[in-house]
Amino acid sequence: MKKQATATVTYPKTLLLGVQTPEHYLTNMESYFEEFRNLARTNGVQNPDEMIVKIREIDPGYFLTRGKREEVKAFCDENDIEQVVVSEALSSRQAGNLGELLRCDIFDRTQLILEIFEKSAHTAEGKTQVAIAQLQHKKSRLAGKGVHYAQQSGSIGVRGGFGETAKEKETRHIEDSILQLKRHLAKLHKARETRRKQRLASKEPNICLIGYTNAGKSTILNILTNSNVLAEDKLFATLDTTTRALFIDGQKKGTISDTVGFIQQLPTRLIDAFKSTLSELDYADLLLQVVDVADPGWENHIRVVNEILTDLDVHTPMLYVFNKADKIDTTLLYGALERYQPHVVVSSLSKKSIAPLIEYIKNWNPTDEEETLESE
Ligand SMILES: Nc1nc2c(ncn2[C@@H]2O[C@H](COP(=O)(O)OP(=O)(O)OP(=O)(O)O)[C@@H](O)[C@H]2O)c(=O)[nH]1
Ligand SMILES: [Mg+2]
Repeated sequence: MKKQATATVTYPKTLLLGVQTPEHYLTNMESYFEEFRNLARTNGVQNPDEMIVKIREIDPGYFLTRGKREEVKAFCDENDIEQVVVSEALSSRQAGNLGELLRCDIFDRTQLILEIFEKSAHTAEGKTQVAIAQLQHKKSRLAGKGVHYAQQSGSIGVRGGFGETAKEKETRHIEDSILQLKRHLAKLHKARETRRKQRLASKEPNICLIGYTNAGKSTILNILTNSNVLAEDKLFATLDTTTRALFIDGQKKGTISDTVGFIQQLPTRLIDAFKSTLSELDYADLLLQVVDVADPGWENHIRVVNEILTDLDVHTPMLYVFNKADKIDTTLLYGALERYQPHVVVSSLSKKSIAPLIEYIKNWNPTDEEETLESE
């Protein structure tokens, strides 16, 4: 029998460190840590150890307070941990100090999300936006005193080694690359702008699906347009905007677009990077905010999405689409759901179970809304 070559892939022994900080006073921690596990899983972290700590204040030098970092250090030493993934965003100084203390590579929330974004970007625009954000992050890590920044996921971080001049040289190189990418991005934006103008000139109404990551936006787009955009039980499966023609009962209603999912504590750099993509939302005629009502943190997710919309200065009319109603008894949520108007409750497992949404779109008339807004 022929001998088969087997490649053994070893993954660094990883600790997922969930940290509850005073900033989380409004957060549903169960949902938040589940989301953190999901982020790590989506990024390829396998069989991690897990530790959750609560801190009363954030230490400027180490992020973790003295007692907690000793606890984490003892755990890392005992379990031969090689890399620690932290649920929060750390400053470069904090990441560097913590890495030195724990003798582990440190990945923070920003890096985790950046790497997932990197894997999910498919269009030239998406890839360029992520590349810029990656370089900016790398630059900020270089700037930190005595910092060693980690390489791509799964690899062991580089230790020490940057002399001041090497560091400066590297920084300049990064700045040049960022500038080049930004120029390239500006060209891509121009092309998008032309496409958008064409669409606006055609006076075709556009509906945009927005919402928290994993809420079911792509699934709804697929069901409404009989297409097969990637929908996965993974965070940030969609990074690039997809627009499709929308027919309801054989009648063309306009176009419908799928967009990047939102997440709490989205690194500011990524919000900036995706602002242009999301600027589409202001030109849409209707937003469908898809919400996974089976997630215990659903109200917090709405808050996050609405805050980002306010930040983007988007004032488009919106329908809340409470999705995944098959997973829980929504009558228990009745009072809470009522607070969000207008809304429909659906499950996107079949065309039949999203009937309330189809009905809403069927009766929706974009010109009515414009008139109402003007008369206000
Ligand atoms: N049980 C159930 N699962 C659903 C429903 N809608 C979507 N899903 C599942 O939820 C997961 C996420 O769905 P997606 O459509 O990829 O979610 P998304 O909002 O596009 O996510 P991102 O692109 O990552 O932001 C997939 O595994 C879907 O099959 C639903 O109504 N009920
Ligand atoms: Mg999607």
